[in-house]
Amino acid sequence: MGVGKRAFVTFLAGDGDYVKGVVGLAKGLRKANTRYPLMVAVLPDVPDDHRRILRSQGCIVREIEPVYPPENQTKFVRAYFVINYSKLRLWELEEYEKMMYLDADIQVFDNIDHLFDSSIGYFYAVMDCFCDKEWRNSPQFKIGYCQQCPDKVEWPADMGLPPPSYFNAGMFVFEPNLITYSNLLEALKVTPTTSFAEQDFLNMFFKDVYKPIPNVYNLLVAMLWRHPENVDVEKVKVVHYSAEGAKPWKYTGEKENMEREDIKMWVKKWWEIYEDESLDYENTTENIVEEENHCGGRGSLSLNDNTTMSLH
Ligand SMILES: [Mn+2]
Repeated sequence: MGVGKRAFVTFLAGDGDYVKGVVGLAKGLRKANTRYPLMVAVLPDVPDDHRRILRSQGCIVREIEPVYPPENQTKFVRAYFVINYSKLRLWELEEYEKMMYLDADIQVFDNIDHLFDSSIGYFYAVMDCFCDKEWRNSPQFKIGYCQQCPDKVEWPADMGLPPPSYFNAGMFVFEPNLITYSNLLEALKVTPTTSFAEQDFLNMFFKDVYKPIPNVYNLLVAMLWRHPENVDVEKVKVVHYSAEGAKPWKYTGEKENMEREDIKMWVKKWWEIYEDESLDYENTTENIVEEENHCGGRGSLSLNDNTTMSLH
């Protein structure tokens, strides 16, 4: 057990361009001066040259085996959701006491290390929004209810209790633990899959220990037009380019809402980090070595993969 050990972790599958998202994320975390490394949990189908790129950006690359949901007829909202069940492997990483999961289509614009200091025993994440048409099959969408504005359309009494708070699983703080891990896999075997795949599953599994955190820690870009009154743009620390057409590395501005000025601004900010060579790991490493020599060596500042992110 890694007492006190902490890391960010993201997830990558396949040989597509999501690797750019991870590189951007690694550089964004470095810019925010985080003290913790970024691990990339990769499925076996991530090619070697992508793994090399990630290592060259200071990431810890960890291969994980895929986890598959039980077979059934459910159509996921997006077909690739099926591989997301592999995220359950993250609970196996018991050498870490605490981890913060971030999707590869997330960028971190401000230091969020303090989230690692939250009390143990809980699952921390930001509440999702039900207004998008992807939710059209949910009872929430059908009656126009959203937990982001629960007073606008109230939950009808004849539908029983309102559904419990539901988080977006693109960002969460959790504690790896082998007992939790095996409970997760056992529960998965007997849980029918639903349209939001592992996100629905994690919501069900952790509903009693879920603690909502402010949306500045995972701003779903759709919040900008769905619930602008709930967004404080000045305070945003983490942006989740979750809407269709919003991935910065393939942004064209053509999809719905993508012509918005605020979207253009956030996409531009992502590119500024991605293209900033001073944030490349090799450049920041050189600086550290120089500094160390200059100071006559400050003891055991090893440049192994667990400490690198902290040394910007
Ligand atoms: Mn995402």
